[in-house]
Amino acid sequence: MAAHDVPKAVLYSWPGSIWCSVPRLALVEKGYGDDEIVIKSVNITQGDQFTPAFLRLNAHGTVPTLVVPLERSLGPDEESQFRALRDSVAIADFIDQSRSPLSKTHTTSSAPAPSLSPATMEGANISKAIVSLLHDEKGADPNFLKRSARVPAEITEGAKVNVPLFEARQRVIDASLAEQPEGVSSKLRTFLESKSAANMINLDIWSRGSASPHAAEFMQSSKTLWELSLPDTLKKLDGLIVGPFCLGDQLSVADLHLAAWLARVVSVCGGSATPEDLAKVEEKIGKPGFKLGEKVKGFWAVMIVRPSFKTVYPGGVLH
Ligand SMILES: N[C@@H](CCC(=O)N[C@@H](CS)C(=O)NCC(=O)O)C(=O)O
Repeated sequence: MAAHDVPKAVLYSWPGSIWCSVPRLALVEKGYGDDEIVIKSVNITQGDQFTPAFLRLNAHGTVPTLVVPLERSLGPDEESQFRALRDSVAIADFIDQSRSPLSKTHTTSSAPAPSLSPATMEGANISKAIVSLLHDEKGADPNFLKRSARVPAEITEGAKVNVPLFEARQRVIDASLAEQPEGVSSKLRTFLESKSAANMINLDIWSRGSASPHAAEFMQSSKTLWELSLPDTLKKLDGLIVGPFCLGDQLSVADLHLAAWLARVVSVCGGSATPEDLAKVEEKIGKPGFKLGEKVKGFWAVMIVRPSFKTVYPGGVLH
C-alpha cells in the first residue's frame, strides 16, 4: 500500500482548549510531520462537541479526541476500523509510543523522536502524581479557572464572553435533543439532558449575576478554587518537580500536561509567555505570604523557550 493510501489518525481539537495543547505539544516534540496526522477543528465555544456526530466519536463530548486507524484496517479488502482515544493523557501516551526513531508506519518526517516516557519506576511515580494532580476535577480545574468569578463584578466582566458562549452551546444541545426519537430513552439523551441542565445554570449565572439563585454557591466555589486549590496545587507541584523538567533533565509527557496547565494559569492571571509574568499569578492569588516555588519558576523558564511551546502558543499568547 502506498504511503498516501494509509489512513491517517485524526486529532479533533480546538486552539483555545487547554487539554488539546498537550497532544499538540507532543506532536511537535516527537517530530511528527504536518502530513502525518489530520487535525480537525471542534469549536467547543459554539457547542460542536454536542452534535450527535461528534458524540458518536466521544460520548463525553470533550476534546482532544484522537481517532486512529487500527492496524488490521490497513488491508485494502477490509472495512475501515478505527479506535477513538478520548482524553489527553491516553492521547499523549499514544503519540509518544507510536513514533520511535525506528518507526516506519505513517512516518514521513525524519525529525528525531525522543521517548517522552519515564525511564525509571521513580520517574513513573512522579509523572503519575503530577498528571493526576493537574487533572483532578476536585483540584485546580483549569477550565473552571477560566470561567470562575469570586465577586459580582467578575461575573459582570465575564458576561460579555460567557453569555454568548453558553447561549450558543444551549442551541446545539437543544437541536441535538430535538433529533432524538421521541419518548425513547438512551445514553445520548441522558447525556444531553444533563449537559442542558448544567449549561442552563451557567447561563443563568452569567446573564443575571447576583440575582441568579446559583450565584452565591458559584462565587463560593470560585473563591475556594483561587484561595485554596490553586495555591495548594502550585505548592504540591513545587515539591514534585525534580527540575528543571518534571523528571529532571529530560522532557517527558508530564511536562506537556504541566506546560498546558501552567500556561492556562498564567493566562487567566493576565500574563503571557515570559518568566516575569509568573509574578502576575502571585498577584492575582493575592494570598499574604504566597510565593511560587523555585522549581515551578525554573520549569516555566525552560518550557516557554521550546519550539513546541512557541508553535502551540504563537507570539507567547497563552490560553
Ligand atoms: N480529561 C479530559 C478532559 C477534556 C476536557 O475537559 N476538554 C475540554 C476542553 S479543554 C472540553 O472538551 N470541554 C467541552 C465542554 O466545555 O463542553 C482530557 O484530559 O482530555
